[in-house]
Amino acid sequence: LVASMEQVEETYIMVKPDGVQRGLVGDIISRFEKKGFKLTGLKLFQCPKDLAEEHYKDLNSKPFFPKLIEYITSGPVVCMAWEGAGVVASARKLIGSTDPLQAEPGTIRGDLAVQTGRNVVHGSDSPENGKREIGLWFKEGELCQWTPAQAQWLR
Ligand code: FUP
Repeated sequence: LVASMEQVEETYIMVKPDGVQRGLVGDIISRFEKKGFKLTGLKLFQCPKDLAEEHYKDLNSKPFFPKLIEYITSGPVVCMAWEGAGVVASARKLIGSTDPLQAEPGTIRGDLAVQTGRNVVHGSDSPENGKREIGLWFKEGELCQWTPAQAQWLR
């Protein structure tokens, strides 16, 4: 049971407005489900500007920051919390490189996107940011702790 040797972590995954508009929500959720991670939070949400700015605060000096905020707030997003052994790094692999043209085929961005500024999905870059971002995007009562019936096959 190699996975059980990894630390159980949580990560914040978000289908960005382009992913919702293009009808990619089911495909994106499906990839994390099929991998074997556990969904602990899920909602469709219109992100207010102040939350977008807080989420991306490390990038607020970048020239693309205003466009990034405009993009993330341009329509509803799908907010997700996923839990599992090594889920933070594994989700980043499933998502692929920030620039979709550099992302490997088989990854979400590699399969479904072409532009960095329209790269369909977000995933936390560290366990600390996973916790921080889940705390930003979800209220306590919106998260569920549960045990999947098939857990013995997946961890
Ligand atoms: P990632 O962790 O892959 O989402 O990438 P970053 O945290 O570096 O960037 C966050 C978001 O900023 C990207 F998803 C898209 C946007 N971005 C740009 O629009 N232009 C850039 O040059 C870099 C990032």
